[in-house]
Amino acid sequence: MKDIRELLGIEYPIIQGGMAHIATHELAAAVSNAGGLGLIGAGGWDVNHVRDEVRKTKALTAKVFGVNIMLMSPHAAAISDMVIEEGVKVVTTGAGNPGVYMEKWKKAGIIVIPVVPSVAFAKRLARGGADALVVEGTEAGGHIGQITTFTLVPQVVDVVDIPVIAAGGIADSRGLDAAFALGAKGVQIGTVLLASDECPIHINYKNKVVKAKDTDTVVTGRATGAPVRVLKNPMSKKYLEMTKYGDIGFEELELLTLGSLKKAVFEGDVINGSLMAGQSAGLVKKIRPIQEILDDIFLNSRVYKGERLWK
Ligand code: TUI
Repeated sequence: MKDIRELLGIEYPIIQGGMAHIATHELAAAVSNAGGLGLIGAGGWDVNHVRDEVRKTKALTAKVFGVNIMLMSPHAAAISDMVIEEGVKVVTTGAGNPGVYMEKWKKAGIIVIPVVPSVAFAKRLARGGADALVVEGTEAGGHIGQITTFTLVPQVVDVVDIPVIAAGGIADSRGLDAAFALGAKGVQIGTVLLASDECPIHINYKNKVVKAKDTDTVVTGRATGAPVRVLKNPMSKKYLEMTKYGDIGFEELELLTLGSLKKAVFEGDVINGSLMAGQSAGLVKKIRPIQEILDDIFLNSRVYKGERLWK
């Protein structure tokens, strides 16, 4: 099986999560320039906005980068064509089934890496021509599945013959070693990058991640079928109270969450904002440059140093 560093043309087997409103050209270029795979998170942006981000990223890095397409977005189909037009080399997808776009992307020579939260979905997409899979455990931030990284990764490794990239809960070299021990060939990181100098989110959001303890994330949206992991704050508490008895209308919930991620990202509103983050927030202790974060994860790993894990 091809090493994902070779497959993607990167130095470190580390890819960045496609975080909506957060994974801009600044973040993507910084991660790619540091030796990983940077990604623009298309989120709910329209095609022109994402195209602009792609062009800005090209101006900031000569290295390979990708686009993450959030498939629940009404703009996903248009973005799926734009990435071909712009010569984007790698596409990752989340929050849906990329099956309808697969053939077109493969024909264009794009490396396709769907993010999957279950074994069944992983099998289906491996058969459908995916080049690799990001297997994301429920420890991750944002929209999540139900299975833990520790149990999901080896189950997927057992049934697919393409490289698996582990995601959810990984923020340091120990996480990378654990992921490789489970059979992964790479890791995807998101939360630890929130606390980086280059991440374009408001400083209040970064500080909340740094201060978070192990128990400081909660999952909202289980009732509406779109579970989302966020940091505990008045916004998520209110959301959970409102959905406790399951008698709240979808529209009322939408009103509460509408624009709440943007409030956190741009205004630093840590009271009413939706602070998406994974359980690894408890491992994140300070804001650092991205190069330092990536060097720390890979160069300190036992996998890289060739150390034995026992004695
Ligand atoms: O997609 C993510 N993480 C995200 S997307 C996002 S934007 C958003 N915000 C609020 C609600 C919904 C989306 C924030 N974070 N990770 C990858 C991922 N994909 N996690 C779970 C899934 C997933 C879920 C259901 C993939 C496929 C799926 O259904 C497949 C099918 O059969 O359609």
